[in-house]
Amino acid sequence: MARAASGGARDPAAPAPPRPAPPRPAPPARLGARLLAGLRAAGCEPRAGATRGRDGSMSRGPAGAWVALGPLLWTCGLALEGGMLYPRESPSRERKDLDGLWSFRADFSDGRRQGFEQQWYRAPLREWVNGVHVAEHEGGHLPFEADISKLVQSGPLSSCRITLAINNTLTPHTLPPGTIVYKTDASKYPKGYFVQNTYFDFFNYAGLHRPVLLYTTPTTYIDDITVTTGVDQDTGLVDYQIFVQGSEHFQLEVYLLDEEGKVVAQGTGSQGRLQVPNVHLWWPYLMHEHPAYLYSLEVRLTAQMAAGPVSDFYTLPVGIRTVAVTERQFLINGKPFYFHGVNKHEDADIRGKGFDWPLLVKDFNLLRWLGANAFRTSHYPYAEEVMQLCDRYGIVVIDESPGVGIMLVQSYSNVSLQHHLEVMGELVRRDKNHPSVVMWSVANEPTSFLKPAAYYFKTLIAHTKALDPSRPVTFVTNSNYEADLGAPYVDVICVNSYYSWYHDYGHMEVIQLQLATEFENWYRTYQKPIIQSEYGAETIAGFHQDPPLMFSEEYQKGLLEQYHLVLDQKRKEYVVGELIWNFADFMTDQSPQRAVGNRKGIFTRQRQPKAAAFLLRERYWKLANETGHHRSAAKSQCLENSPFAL
Ligand code: BDP
Repeated sequence: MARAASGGARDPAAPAPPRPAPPRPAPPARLGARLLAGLRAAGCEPRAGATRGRDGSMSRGPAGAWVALGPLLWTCGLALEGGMLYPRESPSRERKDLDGLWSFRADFSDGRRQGFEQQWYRAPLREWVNGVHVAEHEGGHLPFEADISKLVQSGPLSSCRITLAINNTLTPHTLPPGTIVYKTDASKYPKGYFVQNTYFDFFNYAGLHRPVLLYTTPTTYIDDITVTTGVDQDTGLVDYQIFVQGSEHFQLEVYLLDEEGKVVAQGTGSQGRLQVPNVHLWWPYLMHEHPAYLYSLEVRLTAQMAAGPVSDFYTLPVGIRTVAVTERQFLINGKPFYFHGVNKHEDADIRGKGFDWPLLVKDFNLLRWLGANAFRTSHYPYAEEVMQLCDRYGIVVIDESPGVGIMLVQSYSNVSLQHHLEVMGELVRRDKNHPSVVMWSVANEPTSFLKPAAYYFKTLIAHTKALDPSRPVTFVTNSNYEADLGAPYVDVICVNSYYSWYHDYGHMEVIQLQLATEFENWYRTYQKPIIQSEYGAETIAGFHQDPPLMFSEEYQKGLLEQYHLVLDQKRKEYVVGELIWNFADFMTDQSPQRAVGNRKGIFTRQRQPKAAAFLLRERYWKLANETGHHRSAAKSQCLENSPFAL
């Protein structure tokens, strides 16, 4: 990997010299096709078969070249090659969105079962450009990319064909895991009948859910940037590390600009520390009068190539903030932070899981209306554009991997663990620079009481911390505090519970006792801060019952109120957050427990409020005024009037 040695940062006391005008960039010479996640390795009706490339070339790749995991492998053997900077336009880069309707082709040929018979689902997702196989990737939700410069044709009449074969089958070793079950009772099922079983509660949509992008860089280019931030009194510290590809002979200049575009610090070389006097910290929404302050880190590369000088430019938004965890508190910028927010899903009608800007803006407006300051990306990494909005709006994120539904003993095997370690590597590589991301969650509700869970979570959490020592790590549990074998390794205990919903139906009077006892047990055992990471009740919008009965709006409200009574006591001690399940109703598999999807939303699937949304809104604004560190904020119906409107 090419890297320049010098790392000098400018004396922060000296005035920032004016930036020289960007040198004229050499014409872009490298084309990268980036398939930004959404290639969800989950969910289509398996009988439709995997989508084939038009060239019909979906040959089976080598079976997973995985090796048994040595105890130290995660620290040395799993380094990901290359960066995963979000493709942005700059004077040296072009970007083209390939969104739209692709030519989808399901396989209806006689041999369409071949893929299952030969277990193609053991092979990763594949991509071809003009018939040449260029990349393969295992797992959905996270981006992958390939350099296709040599493959694209030039000239006005030439076209370029990009083919993707997406294999949506889930096995015990994919994330999320699943199983293919053949039903062999000939009196009940036709010959060869099988189903895809999953162990999670959201609809397993197939296909491409996020943008496919084509972008260019010069031949020598900025491949990756890692930024970590700190604070010393009122000076902000920005440590940067830059990776360059394509040449070993280059110069790097780095400028940090404030929101007015003024250079506040600068440096040279591949790594260094920038010091920002009178820093504007990145604060969460409602925790400060000017939340979500973002600087811009402008990186300029120049390299001397045989054909002449080459320049590359990349600008990264940077929020300066610190995160820390004590025995009882979660600290952002040294101040206690209380998560009052939601769990989400990437889900809406019409679009299913597909990325949709208007929906995203609507959701963020609702979050701000609600006074929510945080969410968890339950139960998989969300689109990069979502994370960018969190940075901009000050919405704090618990960034979760697709480790949901880890139930079977096989899903704790070395093969599964190895894959999970790689996925965490990809997630950290993608999201490491987002100030909004304050904690990683490696899994949701695994069977963490099973014996192999201890080694699995110890390894996974240690690996994640080694990848990113700057953030705490957790997983979300619903196991008993005495039985949970993963909890010793987390920084924050995240507990889901459904009192008076999945048991003690209708008996809201037992919630306070059960919840308080649970918190006390966890805290006594671990002395770590606790987040109520899920709680809620299924509610059909418009169902009303007095006295409150299950599924009515009154029951949902009543149940939440019982939780809040306990949360209000325990947040004075060691509970550091509450995230409702769920922000909005969402689609699931069909089952007798689900009336057209999961109805635990406080908004409907169409984003209309249920009574519980108003209850939570009252609560979250009250919490913001109690726990924020600013003058009291008046909540308003209309965002334009809000002191925090952007
Ligand atoms: C929790 C799961 C979540 C489900 C929820 C529910 O983490 O994915 O949707 O239960 O049952 O256990 O509504």
